[in-house]
Amino acid sequence: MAPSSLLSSGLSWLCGLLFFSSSMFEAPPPENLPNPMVSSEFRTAYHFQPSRYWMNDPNAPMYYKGLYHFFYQHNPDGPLWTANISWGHSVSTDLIHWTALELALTPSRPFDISGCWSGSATILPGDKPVIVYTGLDTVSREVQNVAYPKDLSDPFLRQWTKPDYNPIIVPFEGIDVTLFRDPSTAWQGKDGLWRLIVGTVMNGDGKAILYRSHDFATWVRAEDPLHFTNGSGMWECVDFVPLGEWEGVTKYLLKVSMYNALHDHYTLGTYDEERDVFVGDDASSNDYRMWPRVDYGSIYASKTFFDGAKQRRIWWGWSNESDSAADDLAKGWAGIQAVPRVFTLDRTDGKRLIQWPVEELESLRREKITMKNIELRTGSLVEVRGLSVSQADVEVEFELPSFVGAETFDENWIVDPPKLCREKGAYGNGGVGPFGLLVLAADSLEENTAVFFRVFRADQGYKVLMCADQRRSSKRNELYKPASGGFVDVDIKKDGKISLRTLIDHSVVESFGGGGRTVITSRVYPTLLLKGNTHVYAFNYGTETVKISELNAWNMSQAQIS
Ligand SMILES: *[C@@H]1O[C@H](CO)[C@@H](O)[C@H](O)[C@H]1NC(C)=O
Ligand SMILES: *[C@@H]1O[C@H](CO)[C@@H](O)[C@H](O)[C@H]1NC(C)=O
Ligand SMILES: *[C@@H]1O[C@H](CO)[C@@H](O)[C@H](O)[C@H]1NC(C)=O
Ligand SMILES: *[C@H]1O[C@@H](CO)[C@H](O)[C@@H](O)[C@@H]1NC(C)=O
Repeated sequence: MAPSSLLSSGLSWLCGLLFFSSSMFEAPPPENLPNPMVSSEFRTAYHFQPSRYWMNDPNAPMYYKGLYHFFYQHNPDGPLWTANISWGHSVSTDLIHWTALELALTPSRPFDISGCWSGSATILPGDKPVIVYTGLDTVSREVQNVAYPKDLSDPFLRQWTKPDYNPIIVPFEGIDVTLFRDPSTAWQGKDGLWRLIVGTVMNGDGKAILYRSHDFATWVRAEDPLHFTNGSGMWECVDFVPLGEWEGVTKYLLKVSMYNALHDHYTLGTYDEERDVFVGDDASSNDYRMWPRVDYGSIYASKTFFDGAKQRRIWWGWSNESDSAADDLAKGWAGIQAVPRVFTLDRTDGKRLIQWPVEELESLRREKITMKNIELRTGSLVEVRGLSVSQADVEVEFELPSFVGAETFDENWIVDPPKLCREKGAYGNGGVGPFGLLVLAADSLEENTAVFFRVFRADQGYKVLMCADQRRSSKRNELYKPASGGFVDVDIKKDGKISLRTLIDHSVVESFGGGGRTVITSRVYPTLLLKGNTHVYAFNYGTETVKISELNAWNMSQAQIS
C-alpha cells in the first residue's frame, strides 16, 4: 500500500488535465483520436488481473482444502486508488486459471470504515484460516484486525466475519498512527505463543514490530522489534519466513517493501528464537542499502505463502502501470500481478534467494521452437522465428567462450546499476556483451524492449550486469520508460555461461537472469502491438563472440482469469 505516492499520482493527473485543456485553446487536435491505451492488446493473457478497475497489493494468499486463494487490494468503483479500498478474491486449482468471487472484505465497521488495507493469512491448527489485516478506522488511524471465515465448510471461503473485539492491535505511543500497517503471516514459537510483525518507522528507522498472542485475539508488543535498519524510512508489507536449510541451519528471509523508494528488498539470516529477533548473515543485514531487490523492475508490496500441497514457498507481487492516471481512467483498469514465483535458497552456497515461475505456468506452453549452437558474432541479430506473438515464454542459454574484451569495472558503479544500464545501453559500445533478447520488437526495431547482460572485469573477478531497457519500448513519449538493472551474483568465469528466461505477455516483460538470481519486470505498451506482428530477436553487440548453446521458446495460451 502506498497512499501518498498514489495520491500524488492522482494530483499529476489533475495537472495533466489542466495542461491539456488550456493547450486545446491554442491548437485543437486535427481529429478526435481515441487514446491508444484503451486497446485490449495491453491487457494480459496469463498474468493475474481483475476484469476491470484498480488493483494493488497481493493479500493473504493461501492454500486451503484443494484451492489456492488469492486476495488483492481493489477499488471496486474505478481504475484509480482511493482510500476506501476493498479486498478482491479469486480461487484457483493451479495458480494459472482463476475464478473471481465476491469481495471478501469491504469497509463496514468503525475499525475499517475508511479502508481494508493489506494483510496476511495464517492457517491455525485444525485447518482454520484467519486473516489479519490493516483497517483504517473512523479517524484514519491504521489498526490491525482479524477476520474469520463465516462457514468453514465452504471451500471458496466466500464470506468473512469481523469479530466485535477488533481492532486487535492499535498504534502505540511514539509512532505516527498513519504509518503502522500490513501484518505478516503469524508463526508459533516453541512456547506455543503466536507471533506476527507489523511495519512502521520511528525517527526515520524502518522497523518490524513484533507481537505475541496465546489466543490470536489479545496481542502484546515485544520490547524489541524483530529487526530494524537505520535511516531506511517506513517499512511496509514485511514478510518473515523460513526459506531453506543450509548446513543444518534454517535460513530466514526478511522481505521489506521500502516505502521511500517503493522497492521490495530482502536480506537473509537466522532466527534467534530465544531473543525473538532476526540475526542477519552479515553486516549488510543492518544496512538496508546493501539489501538486494526482489525484482529490479516495477514490483512492489510482494508477499509469500507456504503451499502445503506441493511443499513450496510461493511469492506474489504487484506490478503497477507505467502509464498515467489519465490513461488508466481511459482504459478502465490498472495493476497486474507478476507470475507466482517459487522461492528457494540457492543450493550452491546458501547465500541468496532464487526465484522461478511456478511449474504450472508451463501448462500454457504450446509447440516448442528450438535453436541450437548459434554463434552470435559482434553485431548479430537473429530472429526467433515462429514467435511473432505477444504471449511467449523464451528460455536461452548464452555461452561465453572469451572474456578478453571485457570492459573494466569502476567500483563506483556498484551503487547504481540502473544508471549503468542507461549509460551503457543495449545497442553497442561493448566488450563481453551487451547480449540478450529484444522482445516486443517491430520489424524496424524502432520499438523494442531490450533484456541483456554486460560482463565487466573487476578487481576481484567479473561483474555481470543485467538490464531491461524500456526506453525504446513504445513511441509514446508520455509513458514511464526507465532502464532497470541489477547485478547477477554468479561466477561467470567459472560457469562460462549464463541463462535468461523472459515471459512476454502483452504489456509485461518479466525476466529471470542467471537461473532466477536476478529478476526484472517491465511494463511496456508498444504501439506496434496495435498493428499486429511483434518479434523476438537474440542479439550480441559486444566485440566478443557469444554462443547460444540452446534456445527454447513457446507461444503461450490464454489463461482463464475471469
Ligand atoms: C467508497 O466506497 C463506496 C462503496 O464502494 C463508494 O460508494 C464511495 O464513493 C467510496 N468513497 C470514496 C471516498 O472513494
Ligand atoms: C543505528 O543508529 C544508532 C544511533 O545513531 C546507533 O547507535 C546504532 O549503532 C546504529 N545501528 C546500526 C545497526 O547501524
Ligand atoms: C505462434 O503464434 C503465431 C501467431 O498466432 C503463429 O504465427 C505461429 O505459427 C505460432 N508458432 C508456433 C510454433 O506454433
Ligand atoms: C509505478 O509507476 C511508476 C511510474 O508512474 C512510478 O515511478 C512508481 O513509483 C510506481 N510504483 C508504485 C509502487 O507505485
